[in-house]
Amino acid sequence: MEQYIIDEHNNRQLKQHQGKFGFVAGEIPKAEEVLRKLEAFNIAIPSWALGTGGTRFGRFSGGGEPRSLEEKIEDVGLIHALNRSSNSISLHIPWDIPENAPSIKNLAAQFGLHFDAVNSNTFQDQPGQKLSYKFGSLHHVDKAVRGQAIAHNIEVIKHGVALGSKALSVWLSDGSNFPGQLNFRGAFQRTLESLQQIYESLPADWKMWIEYKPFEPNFYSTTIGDWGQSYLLASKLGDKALTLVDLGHHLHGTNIEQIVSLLLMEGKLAGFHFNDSKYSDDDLTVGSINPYQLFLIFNELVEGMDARGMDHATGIGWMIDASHNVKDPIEDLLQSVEAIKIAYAQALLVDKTALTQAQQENDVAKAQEILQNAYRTDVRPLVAEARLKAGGALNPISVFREQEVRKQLIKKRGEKTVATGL
Ligand code: PSV
Ligand code: MN
Repeated sequence: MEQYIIDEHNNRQLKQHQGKFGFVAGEIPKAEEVLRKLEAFNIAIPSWALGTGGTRFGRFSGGGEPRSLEEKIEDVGLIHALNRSSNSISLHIPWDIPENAPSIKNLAAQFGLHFDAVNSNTFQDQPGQKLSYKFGSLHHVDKAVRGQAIAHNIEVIKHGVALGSKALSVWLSDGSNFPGQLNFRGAFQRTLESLQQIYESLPADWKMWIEYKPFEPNFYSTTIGDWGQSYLLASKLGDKALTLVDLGHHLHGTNIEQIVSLLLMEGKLAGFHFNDSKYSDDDLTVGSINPYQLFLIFNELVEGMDARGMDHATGIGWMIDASHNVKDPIEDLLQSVEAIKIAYAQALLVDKTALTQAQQENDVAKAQEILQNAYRTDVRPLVAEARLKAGGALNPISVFREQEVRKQLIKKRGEKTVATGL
C-alpha cells in the first residue's frame, strides 16, 4: 500500500477527526503520554490467521488467500501499513516453514516486520511422519514418540533463531478422552521431562511460552489444562519458561483478569493469544463479544506491569490467535488490533490513585465508577490519532475497501486459494 493513498484518505477525514480528537484529548489529563504509549504498542499477527478459518464441518474460502509464506508476509505488511500496530508475525511450524530464512527475513524487513514467537505443532500428524500423535506427543507413554516431538520442537527453535525470533510457543493437545485412559501424574511427569529437554536447547536470550487449554481436542482431560498446570511446569523448568494466556482457553465464568494479575505478580506471564468467545474456544474477533472483560484484563495488565516497572509494549508477548470463518481475514485482524488498542487506551485512563484510595476505604461503588468511567470513554479518536502520527490510516478498513484490495488479491492469487493453518 503506497503511503500517498493512506495520506490522501487521511486528508479527507482529517477535519472530522480533529474535532473528535480535540474533544477527548481535552477531557483527559495525560493525552500526550497515552498517545506515546499507544504508538509504541504492537500486536503480532499469526501466520495461520490470514486465510479463512474452518470448523470440522466445513470451510468456506473467501478467495485471494495467501498461497505461501511470502504472501502471508505481504498481507501482514499491508495490515501494518494501515494500522502501524502489527509489526511482527508469528509462525506455526510446519504450516509455514521458512525454506530460505535470510530471504524471508529480508522480505519481512521490507515491510517493517520482524518475527514474533515460533509455534510448534505436535497436535497433528504430518504426511510421512514416522510416529503418530494420536495419543499425545510430549506426554506420550512411548519414549520414541516423545523423542520425535522433542526433536520437532528443537527444529522449530532452529527456524526461529534463523529468523530472529526470541520465543518458542508450545501448545499441546495432549490429554485423554475417557476416564481411566491416562495416569495424570505420569502424563504430567513425562511432559515435564520432555519440556526439560526442549528447554535445554533454548538459546540464552529465548523464552518458552507454555499455553494451557481445558479441553478440545481431548474432552476428558488436557495434560496442560489450566494456568496452574502451566505455571507448575514453568516454575519447575526455570526462569525462561512462562505461562501463555489464550483468552479462549478458559471455562465459562473464569476470572481471567485475576489469573493475569497473579501471573504478572510472579513474573510468569509470557503473554497473550487474543480472541473472543461466547461459548468456549470460539476464536472470534477480539472485543466482539465481551469488550468489558478485555478492558478489565488490560486494567490488570497496566497496573501489574507498572508495579514491576515493565515496558508495556515489550514486557510480554502480544499476539492475536483468532479464526475467521465468515469475514475477510484482513478486515477481521484490523478489527481485532483496534479492539485491543481501545481496551489498552481505556486501561491507561483509569485513575489509579483514586482507585487505590477507594479500595483502601472499601468504597465499592466509587471503585466501580472509576473503572467504568474509563471504560465508557470513547477513546477511538485517541487510537486513531496515534495511528495517524505513526503514518497509518485514520480508518484502516475504509482504505482496504476503497482500494478494493481483496478484489486485487483474488485477481492475483485466484478465487480458490487455501492458506495453510487450521
Ligand atoms: C489451540 O487452540 C491454539 O490456541 C494454539 O495456540 C495453537 O497453536 C493455535 O490454537 C492453532 O490455531
Ligand atoms: Mn492459542
